[in-house]
Amino acid sequence: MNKTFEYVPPKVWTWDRPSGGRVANINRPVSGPTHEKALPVGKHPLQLYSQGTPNGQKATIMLEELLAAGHTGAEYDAWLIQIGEGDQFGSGFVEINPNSKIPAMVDRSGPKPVRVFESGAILVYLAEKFGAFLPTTQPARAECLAWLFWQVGAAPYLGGGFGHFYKYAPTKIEYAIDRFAMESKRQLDVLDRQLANYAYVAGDSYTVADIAVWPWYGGLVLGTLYNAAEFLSVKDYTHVLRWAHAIAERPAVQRGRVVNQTDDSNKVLRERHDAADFDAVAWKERKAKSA
Ligand SMILES: N[C@@H](CCC(=O)N[C@@H](CS)C(=O)NCC(=O)O)C(=O)O
Repeated sequence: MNKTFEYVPPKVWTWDRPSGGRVANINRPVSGPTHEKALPVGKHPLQLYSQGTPNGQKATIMLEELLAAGHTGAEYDAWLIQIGEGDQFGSGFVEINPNSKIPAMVDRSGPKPVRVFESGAILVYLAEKFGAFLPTTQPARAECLAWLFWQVGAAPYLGGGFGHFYKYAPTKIEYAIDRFAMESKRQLDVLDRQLANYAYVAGDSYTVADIAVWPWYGGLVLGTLYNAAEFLSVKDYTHVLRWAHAIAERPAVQRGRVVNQTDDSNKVLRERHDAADFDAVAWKERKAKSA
């Protein structure tokens, strides 16, 4: 067991070598565009620019839930922004998200386009626009927003911390994995205690809090995120598991989670421009099963 490190930080940090690992080519210590590239615009009122990571899934699950609930104004085009290729640094994307992270959305339904970035802000914007999945009276609204902000604050520990050091970092660093495994398990325990008392994250109804939390913690306990279910002993979080399975059954969640995915499985829809696009995914799945 080696808990000592030889690296001694210099007086001033400089960016003079790639950090290594899977995200090395997209990490930069500066913001702003690296190249000129306009964003495409489709036929629907809402234009989403994203990739099917957990943060991206929050937006597409919300849009699919709105459509499933009959809000036809939530029709959307979902364009793929490949973050591994640096698409988030194109000039058009930076115009709608100066922070260069997916997801980002433009609402073109009004006289002037409205840009919205940050997944939590997108969920609240859509919830308010359509009057859905966010309680309008207190204390339910405060509780829902508290859990939504909890998730947005918790994600960097799970993703940037645990996921990064457990799965993506070029070397396995025990100190870093210990620190973030501990925090991820603590967060799972927070959720487990809440879900022991309530059907959903913010109480008795399905809200944007569930839509935000599920792609992260649902993915973790269902084993689809970081392949860490055994490592984190997720079987111990029985209430989170019960909730995660129930949300996974929702047809809108099943649709939203495949949008803007880029892996090689059959359950991917690189871009979504029409409800019928999902038929192609189902068709590919059927074909794969019969092969
Ligand atoms: N706080 C942001 C975080 C978004 C985020 O971290 N997005 C990642 C993908 S999950 C990304 O775009 N990374 C590209 C990069 O860092 O250059 C949100 O919730 O929307």
